[in-house]
Amino acid sequence: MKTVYTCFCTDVIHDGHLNIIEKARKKGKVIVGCLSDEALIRYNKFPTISQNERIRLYESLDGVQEVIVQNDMFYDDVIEQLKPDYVLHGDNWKEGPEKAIRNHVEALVKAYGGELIDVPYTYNETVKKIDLQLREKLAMPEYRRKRLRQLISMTPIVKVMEAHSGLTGLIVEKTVVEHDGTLDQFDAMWVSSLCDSTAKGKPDIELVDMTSRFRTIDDIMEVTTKPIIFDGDTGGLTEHFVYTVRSLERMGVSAVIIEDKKGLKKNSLFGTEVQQTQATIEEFSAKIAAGKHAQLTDDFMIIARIESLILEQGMEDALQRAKAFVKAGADGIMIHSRKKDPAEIIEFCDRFRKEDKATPIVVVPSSFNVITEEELAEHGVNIVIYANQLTRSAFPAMQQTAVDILKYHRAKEVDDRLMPIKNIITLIDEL
Ligand code: SPV
Ligand code: MG
Repeated sequence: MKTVYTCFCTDVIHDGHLNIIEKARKKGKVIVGCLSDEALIRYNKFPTISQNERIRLYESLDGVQEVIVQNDMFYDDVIEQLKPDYVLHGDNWKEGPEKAIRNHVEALVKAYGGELIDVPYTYNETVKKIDLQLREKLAMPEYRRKRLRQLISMTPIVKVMEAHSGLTGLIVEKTVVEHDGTLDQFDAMWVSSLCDSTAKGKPDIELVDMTSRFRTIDDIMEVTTKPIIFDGDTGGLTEHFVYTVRSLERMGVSAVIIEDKKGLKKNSLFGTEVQQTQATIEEFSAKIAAGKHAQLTDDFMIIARIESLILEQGMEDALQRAKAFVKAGADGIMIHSRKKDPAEIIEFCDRFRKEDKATPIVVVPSSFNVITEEELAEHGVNIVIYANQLTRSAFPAMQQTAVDILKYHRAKEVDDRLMPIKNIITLIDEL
């Protein structure tokens, strides 16, 4: 009997999947692959049910004889193991970043005389509705909020990109790239105080008030599903911070990061060039403890950001604070540096990890940008935040366009580097 393989990465079975199974069972024994969580989050939508639940769901389908876990999004592991006579997949993977996977699988099966069959994709009203319902489910506060903790346990390093508007949120939500034989995408969004303030033409000194910052979060949440880490600056007065925690939690934000400064906060990348005051260990520990006390769900995270390296207070001070803040209840530690060389960040992570194997470490490699995600993960980092790169890429492009239109008294000269009108009017999906 011939063997037929198809890989599923869905939480809900619809007509399209049933059609593939129907076609497959006519050709032989049907084996369904369940794409592992780790591969799924880089490739497709975040799962709303666990890997085991997906396996059970696929096993319950009529005509499916066996379900196996597929760990490699490019199929190498299962093809090597099964050498199926046929591999079936919806023909929607002939376009977009998934095309690379399709071409790779085609070459793999051809090599031993197997056959890849592209089944015409079923896209009816029911399928469309199921897709939308799944998206909506992921956008709901109770799903979105817990997703950061889930990601930390699912992937070696959680990749976070800055967003400060609906549009930048959409870029983080939808950008998927195929590169070096793998697909990749961002896991979460960082609502940076620097970029949120800059987008409003204001300095990053806690001037943009919380109501306005929440408005930004809401704009992003309206059009995305990925989890949000909020830059809470100093957290403000402890008496105010407890309300902020409640509001963020209720909105479905996953984490707030607060920094151990007090008084007039300036951006960390100024370092000691401006007057900035660090809170004492006792003061900041009390703020963290009050925030944890106010929190109602187990999902939300309060992450303590240590400014000792920024303010040149030394490694020992940074490590002592990290220990104290974890003791006060912090769910994670962010260590910041404005040096180009990542050495001090690496030293902190290695020494912190020696004593504390579990507490998540967060870094923001704006200055020490030579270090890769893989290297950071090797030193125990769990979350990497690209804190301002979208803003910094958009601003020079917009400024140059403004300069050139003024120079040439028309827009023709800049047109080549602009997005075509057709693309901008179709950029945003309509319901
Ligand atoms: C931000 O993005 O606002 C941050 C990170 O707080 S940094 O600008 O590096 O201080
Ligand atoms: Mg900030």
